[in-house]
Amino acid sequence: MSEIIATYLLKDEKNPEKKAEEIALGLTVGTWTNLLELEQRQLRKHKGRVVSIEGLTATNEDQSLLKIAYPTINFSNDLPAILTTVFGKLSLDGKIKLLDLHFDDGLKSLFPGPRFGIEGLRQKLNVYDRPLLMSIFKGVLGKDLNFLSEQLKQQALGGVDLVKDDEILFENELTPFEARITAGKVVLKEVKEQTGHQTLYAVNLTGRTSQLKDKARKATELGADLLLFNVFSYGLDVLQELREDSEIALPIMAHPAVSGALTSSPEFGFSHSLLLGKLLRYAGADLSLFPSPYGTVALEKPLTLSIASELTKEDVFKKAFPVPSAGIHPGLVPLLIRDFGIDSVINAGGGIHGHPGGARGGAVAFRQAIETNLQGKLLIEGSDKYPELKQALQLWGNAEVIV
Ligand code: 1AE
Repeated sequence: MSEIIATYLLKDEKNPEKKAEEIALGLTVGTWTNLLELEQRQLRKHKGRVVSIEGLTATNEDQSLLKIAYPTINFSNDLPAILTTVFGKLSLDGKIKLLDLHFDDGLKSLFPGPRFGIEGLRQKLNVYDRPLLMSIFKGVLGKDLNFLSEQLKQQALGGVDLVKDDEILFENELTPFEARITAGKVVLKEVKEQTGHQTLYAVNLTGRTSQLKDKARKATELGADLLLFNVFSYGLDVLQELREDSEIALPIMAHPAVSGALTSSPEFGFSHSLLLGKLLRYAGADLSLFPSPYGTVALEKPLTLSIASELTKEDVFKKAFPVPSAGIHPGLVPLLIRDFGIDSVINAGGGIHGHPGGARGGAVAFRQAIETNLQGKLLIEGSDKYPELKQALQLWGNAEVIV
């Protein structure tokens, strides 16, 4: 019988065995021992099963790891049904956190995974031997297309591979969605002709859910490169709908906005690795942004590594790019490459635009930091040769690690 197995962290529960049985029954057939023999036989295939209960004694708190299996015949083939089964009303019922979901091969085959993944994006950019570099439009609210175009140009001239919209740039009169795509293409074509460097632009797909597919199809028609999508403001199933639409067929960059409300508590919600790693990848994100261990909005290092591992480990799905972000500057490049390897994206907003040489200088400094680190040198050595890197290290400092 096909099952999905959920792993939960349960806290402050005096009788985890009883709680586990209550969950296994409560989220499936309701009651069991009071049922007549015939009814038990009829309902057996729907009944949840306690797989294991493990007490965690490392801390003083009452903590247990529960594994509970739910028959897949109980739900339809979609994430809303799965999540409602394994963590619907249970998410409101005491100190319980959903750490992981194990999908068997049959269940996995119902999900698309990334359309392009790491390999597909590398092919689009023809960059294979280093982490990608991404920058973020900043200060664009209330600004017009000329401002955006100039910012895009400076970032691209500096050598970034990807530029993403700020996630808070929504539909607006000054820089409408379609015009951003069209203007962005003109700028990036000019830069490519001038320098030979290819930069791709991720446009923020926003608006009412009912309008998203049409907007995304239009973006494809206009030749957009990627979509940025605030997945957790909408829902994972909306991401999957976009991924599965063959008329959209664009790489999708998942922004973590709102996800902190679902992941940050050690006692409630989802684990980071499940939400920002496994489920985003299964539903079709090609890139997943999350706070790095080092910047302004930081996440504990083991949590960031667990996200990256879910995005990149061997599976039936294509690998998705980990994008450790927030408060990143060139001096952090050695730590990021050490932790996330070259199959990652180094992403910065303030760390690019805040450079004394502007966005162009900031992007150049990042590329110099990446090159220096991959040559096995300290950044400080690189800064002898590279003035932009030197300026960045003077401004933000550096964390020296050689891979
Ligand atoms: C975790 C998301 C980071 C993000 O979207 C963003 O805009 C970062 O900006 P900076 O690099 O912190 O300025």
